[in-house]
Amino acid sequence: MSKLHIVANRLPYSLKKEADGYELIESVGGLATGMKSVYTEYGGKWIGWSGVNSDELSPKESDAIDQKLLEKSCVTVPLSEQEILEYYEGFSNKTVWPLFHYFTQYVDYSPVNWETYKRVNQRFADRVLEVAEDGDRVWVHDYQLLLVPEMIKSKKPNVTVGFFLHIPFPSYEVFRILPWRMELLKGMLGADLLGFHIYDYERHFLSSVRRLYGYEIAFNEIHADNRIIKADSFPMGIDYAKFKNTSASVMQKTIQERSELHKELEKYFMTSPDRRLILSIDRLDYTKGIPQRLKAFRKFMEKYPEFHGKVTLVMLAVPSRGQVEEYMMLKKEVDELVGNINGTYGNINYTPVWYFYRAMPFENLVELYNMSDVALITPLRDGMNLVAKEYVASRGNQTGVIVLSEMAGVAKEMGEAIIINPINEDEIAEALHRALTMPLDEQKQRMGYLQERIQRYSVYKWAGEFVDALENVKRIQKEFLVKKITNSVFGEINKRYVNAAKRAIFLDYDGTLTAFHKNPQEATPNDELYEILNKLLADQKNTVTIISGRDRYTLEKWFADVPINLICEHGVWLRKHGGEWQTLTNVNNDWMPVIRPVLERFVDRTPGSFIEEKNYSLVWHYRKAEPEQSLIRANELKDELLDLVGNLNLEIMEGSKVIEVKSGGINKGIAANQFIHNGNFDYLMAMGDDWTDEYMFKELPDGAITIKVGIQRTSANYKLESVDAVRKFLRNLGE
Ligand code: ADQ
Repeated sequence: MSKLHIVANRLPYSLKKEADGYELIESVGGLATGMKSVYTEYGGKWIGWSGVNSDELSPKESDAIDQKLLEKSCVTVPLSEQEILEYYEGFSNKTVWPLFHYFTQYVDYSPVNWETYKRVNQRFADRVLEVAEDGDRVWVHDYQLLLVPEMIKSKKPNVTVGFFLHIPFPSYEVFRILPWRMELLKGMLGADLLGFHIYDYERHFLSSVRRLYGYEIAFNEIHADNRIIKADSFPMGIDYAKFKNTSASVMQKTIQERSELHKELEKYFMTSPDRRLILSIDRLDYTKGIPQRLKAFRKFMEKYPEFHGKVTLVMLAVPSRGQVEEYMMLKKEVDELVGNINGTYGNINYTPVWYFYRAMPFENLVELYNMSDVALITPLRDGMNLVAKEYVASRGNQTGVIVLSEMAGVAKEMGEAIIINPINEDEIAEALHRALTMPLDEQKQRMGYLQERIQRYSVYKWAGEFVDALENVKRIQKEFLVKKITNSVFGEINKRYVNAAKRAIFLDYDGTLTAFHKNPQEATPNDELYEILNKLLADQKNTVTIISGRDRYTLEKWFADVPINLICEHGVWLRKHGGEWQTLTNVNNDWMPVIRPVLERFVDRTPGSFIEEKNYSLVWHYRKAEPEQSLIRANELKDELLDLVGNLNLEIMEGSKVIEVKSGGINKGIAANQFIHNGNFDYLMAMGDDWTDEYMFKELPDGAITIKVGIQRTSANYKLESVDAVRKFLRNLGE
């Protein structure tokens, strides 16, 4: 079986120095948990830095550590203190991090750090190249390793590389500022699949690729010099069960067993029944909007004096990057704001802000999630924000309200939260008031929906979907190269053509003979096309049929002067040249239990979409979902349905913002087969560009020459890349 390796800046273990050497401590973070399940399942290695500078270790110590980690299938990348300073704290955290979070004023453009970043990325890639074999998959994580995908791909093109960016990808206007933008993109484009938390980041990335590299992009596929690279969004989840179960168990403990924090919290609530807790948790980072949050809380206190003495903001900030100047300034600002609020509104019995500047043990974290009435999460920019999801998972009784910044990736999945602009103090103050006065029924209803969704798309599901998508893109790449019509393949097809006595040729219209037009009625045939068709028709051995989803009136009009056969509306109507229009029908619906779960999965991943069930069809509606993302999803859905529809005798119809799956009986395949029945053809050929043409590709008898236009998955035997290629192919037939 092909292995799957993980590459990340850090290994999923940290090292603790003991008298007799170093001890391994397992990381409990969400990513470590999710990834561990992946690389162990697929027998791969985890490649990363151990967290200890290589110059602090003697060769003996270093060997012992490597050995210990190797037993856990971890491969270390040694990094010196200087390298950490320049690659990690420098280029990663002082250049990429601020730029990608739109803090351009903090970006450090140090060429020295850039050189080290390249060198260290190369070292990571070299370690990967030592362990990865042809056919293996490698999943690279995050902004510290943007160059690694290309460094692997250029040496081992047969390794499938996935990359996931955990932070936002900025708009092109911001990304272009970076002097090394071309190199960074090139590095990322070494991957076969690029994952982002949300569609906006994916869209920004594709736009930078288009502008800086000029590659053609069809939906979310990049056609780069003979390779197909796919970008997609995978909103990262959490280990839901872990938070849910811990939350239930800490609340069941007896008073004696409870943590000090738990007891303190209970004391707080006991003093008065209308006391409320607002919770705020993050790393102390300028992207998290902590000062703005404190100011908004101050505004709330100012506006609503009736809450004085009753509401407390518990603010946890995990120390982070403390040596960097911007972080030191931030800490000072936060300290002062907390002091100011507590000085203004506090008294001996009441502290409005409880501020903890430290990491908390997991159990305490969950206690806080469990016991806080409101989660106040207001980053200025945040790739995803897992705290919001952890809060949801810990709410055993389904109460609690989230006040959430629209700038966090997670906001896309949490329509039930109160969404705010993190700079707007008045809006946040109002949102807090609304959250604190929200009726319990409403809280439970909103939380219920959130829990259902967040539980379903856990970190395991997320990782699984990424791995599946990686497999999928590998297959697409292989298939395209195998099926492409090269000169020698054309020679064989043409030889059969020349030797045949009676040929049936089926040609789809839009996307095959003519390029798409914004207005479908403007996609009229031009002189070149008429000329090509007339030349084919002039050969007495040819029976040529246009087979299209279009209505019969349009095709009748366009081809009035051409002696050609027409099949319209996906096979509903059929007219042989010189004859009358005919039609056919037939229905059943025992296929629904098979198709419904597929549609449900798309509902999960496309917020705002839903399923409608009719007597003989299931419809996926996406009008209310994000427009650009849903188009991509619609395409994927059709792609996925392809395999199922053939076997179940179904058809897929695309309407305005809907995809409808209905009982078969009518499709291009059936129509084409009916057409050739008793025709004694010894040469069958079908060309088409979309999913409706797949019916022909699948159902025409063996030996038919089936040609897909475009790079997507297909059951056709051959592929051509564009309408121009189709026209050239048809013109050269018989030459
Ligand atoms: P982060 O910026 O670190 O991650 P986030 O996603 O919120 O942000 O994760 C923070 C984690 O730290 C949470 O799991 C939380 O429980 C934990 N944590 C926070 N405060 C803590 C405390 N005081 N004590 C102990 N633990 C604490 C980056 C991106 C995010 C993206 C993640 C995952 O910036 O946008 O969601 O990666 O891709």
